[in-house]
Amino acid sequence: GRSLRLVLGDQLSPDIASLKDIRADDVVLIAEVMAEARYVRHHKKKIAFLFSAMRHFADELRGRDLTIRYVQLDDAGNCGSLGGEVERALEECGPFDRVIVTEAGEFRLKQEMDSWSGRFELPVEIRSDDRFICTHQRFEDWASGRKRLTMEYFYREMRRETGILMDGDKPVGGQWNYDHDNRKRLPAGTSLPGRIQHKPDDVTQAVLALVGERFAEHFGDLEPFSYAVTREGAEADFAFFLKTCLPQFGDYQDAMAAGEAFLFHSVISMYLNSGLLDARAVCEATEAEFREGRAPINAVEGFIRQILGWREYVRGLYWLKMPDYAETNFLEAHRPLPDFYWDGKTKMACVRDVVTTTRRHAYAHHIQRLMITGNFALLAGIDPKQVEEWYLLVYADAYEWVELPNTHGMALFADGGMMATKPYAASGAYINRMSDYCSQCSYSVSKKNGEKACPFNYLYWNFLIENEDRLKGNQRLAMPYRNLAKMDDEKRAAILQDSRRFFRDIGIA
Ligand code: FAD
Ligand code: DLZ
Ligand code: SF4
Repeated sequence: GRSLRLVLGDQLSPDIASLKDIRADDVVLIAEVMAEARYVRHHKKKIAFLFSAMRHFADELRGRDLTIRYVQLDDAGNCGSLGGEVERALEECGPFDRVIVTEAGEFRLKQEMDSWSGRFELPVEIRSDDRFICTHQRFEDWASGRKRLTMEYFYREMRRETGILMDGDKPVGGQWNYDHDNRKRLPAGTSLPGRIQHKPDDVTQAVLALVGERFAEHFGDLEPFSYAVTREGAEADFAFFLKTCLPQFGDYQDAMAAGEAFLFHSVISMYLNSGLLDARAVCEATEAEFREGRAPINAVEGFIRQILGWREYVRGLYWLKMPDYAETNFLEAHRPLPDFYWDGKTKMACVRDVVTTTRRHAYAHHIQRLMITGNFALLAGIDPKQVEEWYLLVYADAYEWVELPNTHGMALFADGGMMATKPYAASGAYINRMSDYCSQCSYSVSKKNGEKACPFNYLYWNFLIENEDRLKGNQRLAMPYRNLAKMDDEKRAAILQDSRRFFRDIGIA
């Protein structure tokens, strides 16, 4: 019989599981709903990107002669939630024998979907999301019986199973990992690639007007808006990356530069996560650049590792550990998120730059997320829930399956070391080594204590002191704890005093 097929805003792939074996008399439902736009107050640009991409995707499907029921946010009768819109479609377009969906990317929505069959008194078929390379079962099998879930070993299995970057059973180039080549500072004066500016078409302009009006109080700049909102546009961005950025991606993967949002990064996460680009195809096209001699192995391997390795790994971990994963707070961090995460008003040049970039583009690259805003939140002992909500709403690529392990596990060590073997805690010296921020900062990165000292310096030691009981046993922190033990009382008192003053000054004491 007939089926109602729901496609979510991050399922904009023509081959998505829920559209397979579709019949001419089936109906595809795509709905803009307040519940999804407001469960956190997403960045305006994130909502605009997604609504425009959803509308363009519906047009793409209409071109395939499918029957589409597209509900716009402001349509009369929009009941504001996905479940409500399914119910309304069942009534208004029925009769249907069943509802078909692809599993949701977030636990909260998965739970809701699990209740739909009872609610609608109709079979609800929830299909696996086969856009991911590693299935839930495969990840569980890999994880079972392991003490440590080390990404590196998972990644090697993915390489072997997909044959990506393999010569028979050997890794291409003879090594699995070229990370030691990928930690260069960006030399002053390096010319950086521009980016394609996609001009908003009529569809995007209508969405921009809607978002400007209905989400005015949400974080972030709505305009200028120049991201791609179609598959072709996203493919053009990716092709641009391969040609212009990939060869240097590896070298400067961990570099940061003030005022430069994108460096040599691909800026495709929002396209991958919403379905405009396909992870397998992206990895294969990247490998071809190496095979054809257009990009070096450290760049190609480093890039593929992010997608075939990290992206698949965090998704596996999320579904393996949820819902308990989100509830741990290993370091018992309870301070509130400082206001400058929203308004950028801080004297710390590095943090100010990342917040500014984030507000402008709904984007920041990985090292900014991990080593600036993430590292600060770790050192300052900010409540994981508040940090996670921030990351989930400020980035155009953010969905809980990928945001949570990265924030909770990698940046905040709130899982006690499931993802990382030690906290990514760093003082100002690291930031100074990898960026040009410190030369423009009113704090001094070489000063350890006092009003002028870089806050990352004393907060780093304060962090080790506050967490001594919890972290001292960690082998990988043996060295800093030895140094802490050697510290005289006066120095220790100065660290505590500077930290206390700083927390008071930024309103989180
Ligand atoms: P590139 O540097 O060009 O990398 C290529 C691709 O690899 C990315 O598009 C992405 O799909 C994938 N990738 C890279 N690093 C990771 C990673 N650690 N985990 C998963 N995939 C990765 N990424 C998201 O997609 N959504 C998030 O909500 C998100 N939240 C994060 C929160 C924190 C605290 C941290 C430290 C990282 C987070 N990341 C998240 C990972 C990473 O920062 C982004 O994927 C990356 O910055 C996106 O930019 P890009 O496309 O230019 O990436
Ligand atoms: C993020 C988002 C937003 C802002 N709006 C919608 C929407 O109106 N309709 C929709 O189907 N999906 C939206 N999404 C994406 C969903 O939040 C996403 O599918 C879930 O978080 C599960 O990954
Ligand atoms: Fe950031 Fe400290 Fe450098 Fe200022 S001195 S930019 S606060 S690391």
